[in-house]
Amino acid sequence: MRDDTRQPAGQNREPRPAVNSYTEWDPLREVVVGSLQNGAFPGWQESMARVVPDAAQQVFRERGGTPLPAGLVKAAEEELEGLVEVLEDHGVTAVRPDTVQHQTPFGTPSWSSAGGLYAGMPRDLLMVVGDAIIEAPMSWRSRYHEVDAFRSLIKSYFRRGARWLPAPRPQLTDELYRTGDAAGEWAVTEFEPVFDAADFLRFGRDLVVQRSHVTNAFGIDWVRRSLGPEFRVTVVDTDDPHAMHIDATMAPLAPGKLLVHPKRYVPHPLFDGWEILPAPAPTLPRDWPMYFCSPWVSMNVLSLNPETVLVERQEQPLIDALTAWGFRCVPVDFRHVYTFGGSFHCVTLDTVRDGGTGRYLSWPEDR
Ligand code: DAV
Repeated sequence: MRDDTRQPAGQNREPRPAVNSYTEWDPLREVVVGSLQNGAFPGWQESMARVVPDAAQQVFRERGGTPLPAGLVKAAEEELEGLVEVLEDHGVTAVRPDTVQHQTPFGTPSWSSAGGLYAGMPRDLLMVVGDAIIEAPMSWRSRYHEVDAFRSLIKSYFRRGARWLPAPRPQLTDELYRTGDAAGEWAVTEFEPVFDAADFLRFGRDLVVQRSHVTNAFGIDWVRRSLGPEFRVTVVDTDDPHAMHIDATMAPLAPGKLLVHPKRYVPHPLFDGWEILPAPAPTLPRDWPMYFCSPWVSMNVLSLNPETVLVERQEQPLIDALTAWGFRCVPVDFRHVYTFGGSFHCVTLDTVRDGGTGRYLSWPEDR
């Protein structure tokens, strides 16, 4: 007997999933772009000393919870709007977080923070793995409520079928932090699971992660076990005493093509057979204000697809190197966003890319 519930050929195509992203390079369809509105200087914690540029540390000590400088924010916001336009010109849907207040002090029974930070860097906070959105348990106390600006979006994705995986709420009590100059040791202990999502990179069935001053082994174990056996999570060494976020150390741009920081990248057998391109030095002037990160966010590019990357307009040596490597570079002004801690990869969260769980890295059975 004929099965009448079956749809005629051509009409049984699955609707596009609300969230679907397995790699850093598959063709991009939808992306969250952060916002610096109402942002505040973060309250100071000793554990931040390992990662925050020296010049900014005194600013955070003195001005935690107060508004980020209006003129610099305005210039950066204009660049973020410019990014949204470029994405839309390329057929990518860009969505934005809610505008919330980050300048209000808050606390728990154990500690208080002079304020929040911003909704500028969704990459730090959220990770999409396939159809799931993971909320990271971030270790800076100032970032405790950062997810609030993204909750409308997350709820909407959930209602449309995405999975929603918030990590256990961290306590962020003093036991989590190692203070003083314990050289070679991470700023966070193994008291509880913590990680920033930006310490992970996605390669289909593989996730690659670095230990850092915000990501501990407990946090990595939480991700590994929550994702289950379908995914392999590998910790790679990086040579970065200030490690916080892997995306200015390694940037996979296509299967077999890895852009790397010339000093921080440590070769790993996972990348056997991959072409490795050391990024040229950034072009940012020395006196450019940088509150959160180094000028190497120049290599924090965003792939529109395996042939096309967004690159900061003034990073000509990088544009030349990528072009010679076979990529089409779309130049976008973004130096004012650098000031607040990241570039195109940091300020975005790709919620929809074509493609699925491919296998791109070396597995023991391949060798
Ligand atoms: O070079 O300071 C920046 C990482 C941004 N998420 C650096 C690392």
